Amino acid sequence: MPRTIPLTDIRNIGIIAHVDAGKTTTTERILYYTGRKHTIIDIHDTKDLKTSTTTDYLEQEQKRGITIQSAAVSAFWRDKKINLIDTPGHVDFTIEVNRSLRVLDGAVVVFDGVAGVEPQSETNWRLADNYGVPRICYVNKMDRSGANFLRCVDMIKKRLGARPLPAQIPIGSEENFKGMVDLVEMKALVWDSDDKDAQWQSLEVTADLADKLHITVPSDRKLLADIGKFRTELVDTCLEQDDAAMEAYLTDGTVPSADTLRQALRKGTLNSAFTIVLCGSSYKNKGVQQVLDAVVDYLPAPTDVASIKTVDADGEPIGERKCSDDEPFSALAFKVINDAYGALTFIRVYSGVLTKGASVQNSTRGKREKIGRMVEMFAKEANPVEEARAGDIIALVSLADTETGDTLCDAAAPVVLERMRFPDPVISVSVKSKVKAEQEKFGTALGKMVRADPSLHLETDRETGQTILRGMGELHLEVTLDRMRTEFGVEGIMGEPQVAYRETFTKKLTEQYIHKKQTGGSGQFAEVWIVFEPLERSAGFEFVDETVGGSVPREFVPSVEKGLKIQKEDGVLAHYPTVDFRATLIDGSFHDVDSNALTFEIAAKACFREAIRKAGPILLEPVMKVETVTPGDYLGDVIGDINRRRGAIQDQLERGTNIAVVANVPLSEMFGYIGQLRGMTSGRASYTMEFSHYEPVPRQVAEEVIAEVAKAKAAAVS
Ligand SMILES: Nc1nc2c(ncn2[C@@H]2O[C@H](COP(=O)(O)OP(=O)(O)OP(=O)(O)O)[C@@H](O)[C@H]2O)c(=O)[nH]1
Ligand SMILES: [Mg+2]
Repeated sequence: MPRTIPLTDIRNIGIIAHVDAGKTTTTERILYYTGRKHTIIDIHDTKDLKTSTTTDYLEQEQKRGITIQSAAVSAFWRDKKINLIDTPGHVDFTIEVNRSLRVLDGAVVVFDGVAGVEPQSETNWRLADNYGVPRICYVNKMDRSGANFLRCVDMIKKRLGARPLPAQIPIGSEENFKGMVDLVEMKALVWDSDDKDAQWQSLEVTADLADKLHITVPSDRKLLADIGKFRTELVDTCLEQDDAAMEAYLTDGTVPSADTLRQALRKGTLNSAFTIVLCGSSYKNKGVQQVLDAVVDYLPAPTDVASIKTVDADGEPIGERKCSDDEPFSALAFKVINDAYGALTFIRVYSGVLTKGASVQNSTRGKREKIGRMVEMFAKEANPVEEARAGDIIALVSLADTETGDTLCDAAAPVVLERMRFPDPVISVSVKSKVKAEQEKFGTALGKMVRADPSLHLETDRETGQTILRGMGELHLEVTLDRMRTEFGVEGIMGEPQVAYRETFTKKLTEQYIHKKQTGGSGQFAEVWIVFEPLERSAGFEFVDETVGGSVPREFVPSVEKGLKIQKEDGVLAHYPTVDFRATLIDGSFHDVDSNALTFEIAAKACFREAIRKAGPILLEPVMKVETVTPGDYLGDVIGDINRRRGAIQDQLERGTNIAVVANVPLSEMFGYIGQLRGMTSGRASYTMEFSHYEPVPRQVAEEVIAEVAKAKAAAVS
């Protein structure tokens, strides 16, 4: 089957933003205006579970009015196929943004016109930077009281360190928001109603525009009076991208045509020289078609993106694959979900063609996968397809061994594509089945949830035997359990949330350990000399082998590493994992008969236990970046409360008429914060938080934590 849509006519894009900026609302409009659906559902109408937007179809999403998992849809606009992923804004589900950005070519970043750049806009912006994803900005909610386009543009510059370039200027604001001036065409686009089917008029930009449209607010009038200035900025910035146009302009003052400007805007967007900014109100149905035009005009086709990097076993780049049907097949699995159709593995095809029935290599795991059914997903609806080509995003049904982040490829030309990076969970709870007899069913369901979400970790407490679920936040864990109820019919009980503490070394030392045992005939023997030293925060664990002359035989070195890896998970202070240190095996000895892999593993474990006791172990705790947005009246109370929570205030920012207090606060002090904050401010303040870094726990607090853990363990065991 030949290709039906040229690669240059495809746009794989994501919609990213802070919570509530209007991503899902915008997505609904996009589906409506592209003719993919005939009604628009609004977020606030879904709470009774009778209806849902296309992309927020989970019960938990409908009830809470937030997006939890990213959903893919596709639509056609001006003959281009747009594959679009609506992502969640809540920090607990950041993994969804992370993996979407990894496989998307471009993004629309949505801002709330009142709040401007919010914490998750910042986090998602950095993620897009990391993955090198070109983007356009859309300042939504221009109809809301307090909306301010220029303030938002300014925040994009200051808080994101970006170079925003307005390509539109709003006409009016708040309840008087009427449309926008398109600075490329120099036309005023004006809607005369909020109706979803209202058409816009295209008017000339004349000096009396503000009067004609009854724009009375001085700041709104000023924007229109400054149109010439904004247009000059746009033209000048475009000229930087186009030498020929620049020359024509300098020689005889030729002003570039709208087409030339669009080409330059596309070029600049693709190389991230600047980020164009649009405005609108998705809810009031203004500006969405213009966002679609911008997606087509400015965001990359798969062919515009530099080829995908291939890596070796250590993740170091070794080559690249071009995005083309003619290259051997390669794809990245970026999401696994369980639903009515069974396990669905979402892949982004980077090169070549995949046909139904093919046998491909999972090069990450060295396993073969047989390709059965292939489907194109439209939110929760699956449409069968026979093949997938470079640039496509599809889902495979019931793969055996493929997990998130794995590469699938042609076995004759194996490659491993750059892996994804996943955030580390910082909070944990014990979980168990509500019905004792269903423990096994519960365990299976839990296993499936964890497999689908790499930001969840599951472990068993070795002493208490409890099942511990680790995740990104309280909401994340709650939603996970609730989804197990609706998706697998099992109910769980959750313990109190616990902080994921860590332990670490503070001193460098060399430790020797001899494992020696004589039991009847055969004996056990292994000797290791290991240097332990602290590393900088979040360096993890490193193992180095510096033995010479076979003092520890080659084949036993991995056993030493294995022993350390197992033992470091059970720290000496309060059984938390030990992190941020290097262990260098420098010497050892063995016995021809009595030494084996196991004796070296045992020796390494014991060596670690001895060493860490002498190495001034300390407890580390996750510190969160907390941003509390409050009306000025309560500022003193909010700051006082943060101080009591061992918080360190970092910044105070203007946020519309409110003030945002930015602080670093230990996670352990943040439980129950929302209740306290609401009480203190009559429900008028809100907050968001995300993991920032690990820091040593002050001695007195550490002693309490250690005592708590000991007590809890004793209670659980007895
Ligand atoms: N006034 C106004 N409200 C809007 C606009 N766009 C969205 N909203 C409202 O803002 C709220 C959040 O909208 P969503 O579309 O769910 O936001 P989201 O970005 O998808 O949120 P998450 O997925 O939870 O991060 C809803 O109540 C919308 O009706 C807009 O243009 N103007
Ligand atoms: Mg949403």
